[in-house]
Amino acid sequence: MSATVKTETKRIVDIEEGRAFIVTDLHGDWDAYRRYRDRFFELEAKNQADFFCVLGDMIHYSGPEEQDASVDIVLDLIKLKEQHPEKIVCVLGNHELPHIYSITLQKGNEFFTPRFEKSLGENREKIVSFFDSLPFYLRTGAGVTLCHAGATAAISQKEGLERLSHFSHQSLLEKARESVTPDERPSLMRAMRKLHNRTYNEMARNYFDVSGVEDPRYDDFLVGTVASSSNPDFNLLWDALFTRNEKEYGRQGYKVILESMLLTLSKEYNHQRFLVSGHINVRGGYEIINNIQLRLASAKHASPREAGNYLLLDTQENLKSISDLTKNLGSVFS
Ligand SMILES: [Mn+2]
Repeated sequence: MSATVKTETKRIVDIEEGRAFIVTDLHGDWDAYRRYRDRFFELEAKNQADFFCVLGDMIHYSGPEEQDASVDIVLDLIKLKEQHPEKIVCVLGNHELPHIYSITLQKGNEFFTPRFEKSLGENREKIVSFFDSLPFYLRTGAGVTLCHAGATAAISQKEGLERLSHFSHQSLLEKARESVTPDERPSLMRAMRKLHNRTYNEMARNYFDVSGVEDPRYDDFLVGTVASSSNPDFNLLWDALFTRNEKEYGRQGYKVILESMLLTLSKEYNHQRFLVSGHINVRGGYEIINNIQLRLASAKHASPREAGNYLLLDTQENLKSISDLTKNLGSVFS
């Protein structure tokens, strides 16, 4: 079978044909990444898989720095995509997003972004522009949509789909940069100092590996903060990538949101009936939500990690129910 990826718009990519090997939330875990990548190429060589799909959160390892392979994973994916542009399909996750905007990401006491920023070094531009290029949703001929976080009400809002389809991070950042006039700049820096209780200089150095006031990236944290503060476009993206699913909307409410999002994504395309996403911890390697969503956990969000799964999806299969997908889950840890 020949494999085709057709780009309908920049941020919503349609996979018409072929078998997708899907993993999610590898979070800098090189061992998991290597096992999945190698399994994909084994299957691909046997003509059993066509695409390696990584559904976001490739980066940010929650353990010792020497075991954090976030940058290695991203560089390997970029290299593979250069070698096989049609075969490697990555989606943006909420952990990649802050590095496009030079903003921070924190969960409880865990501060995710500074280590990755420091390890970017000479690869910064290559990696950040890779993140900038990533789509948010993949629609398939099988009627299964793939994304990082799950369903959100944002996409069903008026023009939500259109705004997300043509989303440009750089135009948001450009507008913010223009709005930071020499008059405004000092007061903004003072506001950030008050907010974080540290000087702007200290934060730029420690969080974003900026060398000093002469560094061309010195204002990036400021600009990113402006771009991401009470901006309706950024809020739309944030809602899409940070949805807490049924934990946010309740199980019944989430079902309504989920069905509405799939209906919106079906506009001018095959009817999208099911959703596959990661983002949230599960017991084992997957969970079925509301008989419509398969929550996949390939490493970090699986419990235990070794219960993690990949999903092999034939994008032309006629699925009767979401449980048909569970027959196509596999493990690289056993
Ligand atoms: Mn995650």
